Amino acid sequence: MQKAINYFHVEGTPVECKVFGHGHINYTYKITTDTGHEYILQRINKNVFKDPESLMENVSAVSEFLRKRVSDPRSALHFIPADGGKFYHKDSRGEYWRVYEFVGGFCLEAAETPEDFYESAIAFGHFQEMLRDFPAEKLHETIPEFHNTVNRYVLFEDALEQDMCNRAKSVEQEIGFIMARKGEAGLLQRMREAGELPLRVTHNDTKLNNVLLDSDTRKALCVLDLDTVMPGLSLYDYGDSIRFGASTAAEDEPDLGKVGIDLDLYRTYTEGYMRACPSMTEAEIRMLPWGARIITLELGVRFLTDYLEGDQYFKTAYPEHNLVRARTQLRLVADMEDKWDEMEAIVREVAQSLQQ
Ligand code: ADP
Ligand code: GN1
Ligand code: MG
Repeated sequence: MQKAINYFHVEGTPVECKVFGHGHINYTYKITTDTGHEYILQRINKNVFKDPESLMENVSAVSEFLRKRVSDPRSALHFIPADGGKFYHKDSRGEYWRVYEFVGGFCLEAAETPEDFYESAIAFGHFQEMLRDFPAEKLHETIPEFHNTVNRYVLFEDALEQDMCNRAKSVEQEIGFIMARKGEAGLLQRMREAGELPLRVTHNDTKLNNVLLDSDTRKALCVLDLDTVMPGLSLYDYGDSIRFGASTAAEDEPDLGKVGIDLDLYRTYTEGYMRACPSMTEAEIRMLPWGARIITLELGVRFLTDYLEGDQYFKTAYPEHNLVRARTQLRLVADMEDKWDEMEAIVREVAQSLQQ
């Protein structure tokens, strides 16, 4: 049992503590008490989130805001206070812990049916729509320049120059692929700076496993993992879901022959997201395929950067894990390029069908 749970005002006495979920960043446990109550206990990753207290201010402000807007109380995270009234506990080693209610739902690593994926689109689209009027100035930037793709290239080129693990030589092909796309990587950012795309309050980590589905109805229940809610582009939220959920293979599939974009799932997600987020502008809608393509490229760059730097950021299960992940992302980008006309046509068709 993790001792930290004792500092939170939970119902009953904790009797079970299990490592839980497949997040790449935090340390997540599921706690059960003798009254049958279930909670999530998390240790915040301080290597990634340098200022956990500001992070918890963001997460509690956003959850509070959402709680007033959802019809089902299970649809907004419910954090449990610790001794002292704060929503975190700092232990003697300086580690930060938090606890929230585990509601009767489940998360998927891959959609079992297109309906599951559609539901995740509804969850994230609705999340975006609800945060339309969230006061962005209240938010701390929990990871500065998180989805600044141009800056991700700067960090990548730094890692390449330093080549601290002597790995660059073995990934020349991947480096070539990334560098050939440096110009287009900044496309959405340039549009944002030119005022052509709105800056919104976005989730910034919209993987399928960051959505909870209802165990009984399999409908979208709650958006999880609010650590990266910050001002950003809705296109990246949409794109990150496509990258993870509309791929024909897992994010770390070693057999690249299996990796590609499933256009049926692409259409499914696009329909759900556009339906749930009607405030999207014409420019946002037109650029949706670019959101998918650029965020996938960005993550390929991030995984490869971490590989070059000796795997310091993402949790890995084996030595080449980040390289495998980088390769799947780059393969997915290549497949999107091949299917580009179809992706653009799908977005146009969905937009038209929703206008009717
Ligand atoms: P990380 O930043 O490490 O991804 P998350 O907050 O996303 O941390 O939690 C990790 C995983 O734990 C999620 O992807 C999800 O599968 C699972 N999880 C977290 N909270 C819940 C919950 N309330 N109910 C069910 N599963 C959860
Ligand atoms: C991380 O925390 P998790 O596992 O939901 C990462 C995302 C990546 C994702 C790739 C804070 O997400 O940006 O897209 O891994 N989160 C952070 O799987 O860096
Ligand atoms: Mg997560």
